[in-house]
Amino acid sequence: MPPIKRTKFKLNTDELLQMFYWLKLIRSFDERLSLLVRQGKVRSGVYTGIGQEAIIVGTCFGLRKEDYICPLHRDLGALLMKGVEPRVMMAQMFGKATGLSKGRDSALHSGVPELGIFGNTSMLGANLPVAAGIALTFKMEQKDNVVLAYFGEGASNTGDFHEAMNFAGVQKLPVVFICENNLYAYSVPIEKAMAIEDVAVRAEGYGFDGVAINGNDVLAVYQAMKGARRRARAGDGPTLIECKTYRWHGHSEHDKAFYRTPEELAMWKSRDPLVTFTAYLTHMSVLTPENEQEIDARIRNVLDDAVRFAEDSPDPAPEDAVTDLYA
Ligand SMILES: Cc1ncc(C[n+]2csc(CCOP(=O)(O)OP(=O)(O)O)c2C)c(N)n1
Repeated sequence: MPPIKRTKFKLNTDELLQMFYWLKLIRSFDERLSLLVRQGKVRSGVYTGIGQEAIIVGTCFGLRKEDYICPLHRDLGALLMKGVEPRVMMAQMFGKATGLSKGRDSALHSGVPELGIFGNTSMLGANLPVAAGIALTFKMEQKDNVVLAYFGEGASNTGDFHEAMNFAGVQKLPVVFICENNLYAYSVPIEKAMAIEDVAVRAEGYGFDGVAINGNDVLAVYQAMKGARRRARAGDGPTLIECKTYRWHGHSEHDKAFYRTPEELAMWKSRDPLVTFTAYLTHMSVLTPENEQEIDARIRNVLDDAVRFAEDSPDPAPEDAVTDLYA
């Protein structure tokens, strides 16, 4: 492979290819799940992030194990990047005994403390004060870890969002607030829920910086995240990164999304984060037909293995229903 000239943001060839792998794995995982839903094999609710993957890859790339993520219902890919094995994630979606929560809940609420993953809450925005709380712990323990707090633009209209931002601003906490602005909160378009265009401007009211970026450009997300992470680790407080994006599927797999037009969807599909990154990497001679084929084969194997594992795994045993209880 010829040496690449200059990559953006000092990423080397291996790192760029790793980013490409994650982007494609997360896309493929969601697409496979969507198919499996139609085959009646998935017990969990499925809220795909298809079209939004650049946000997850750009923000999670290069995180430490000790850093914490507080993901949103659409952020299954963040769990994978933080270290959950794809086969365990798939078993979770199938509600099997080998899944993260051993079949006790839908996919969305499982935390893995040893991997730095907070289990998502059902109440929109309720993960954000928790994220600030985890960041406060890091600050009190004088550890330079960061917390990534994900939310949709819909959640940014809840009280919890504002309380978390205020507390994080006052305390200068090492938290990065990541808004996945996909323009709809279920069927509600953003203009019917907010009187402003950019969620990012809300940060100013709480004393820290907010920036609105192209959430479909993985390198732009990575760059914004890198600066925010550096400031958080240095004790300079939070940042709000608003990533403009679009979800290709409905709110969940049962939602046909009749509230938006085919033209709008087509326009956003033309900004596919995977296609644009593929074009960039090809142009930079990082991606070749050979290594792309190798990555595709690797992803196929990972997913086939994950589905096989989930299908072959046992259901939770009834007598285990009362084990692992907190109280
Ligand atoms: C406080 C609260 N209100 C309503 C709901 C029901 N609900 C679940 S997801 C969702 C839409 C969320 O939109 P957004 O925050 O923009 O995230 P997105 O799903 O678009 O990624 C709604 C209304 C909820 N879970 N919690």
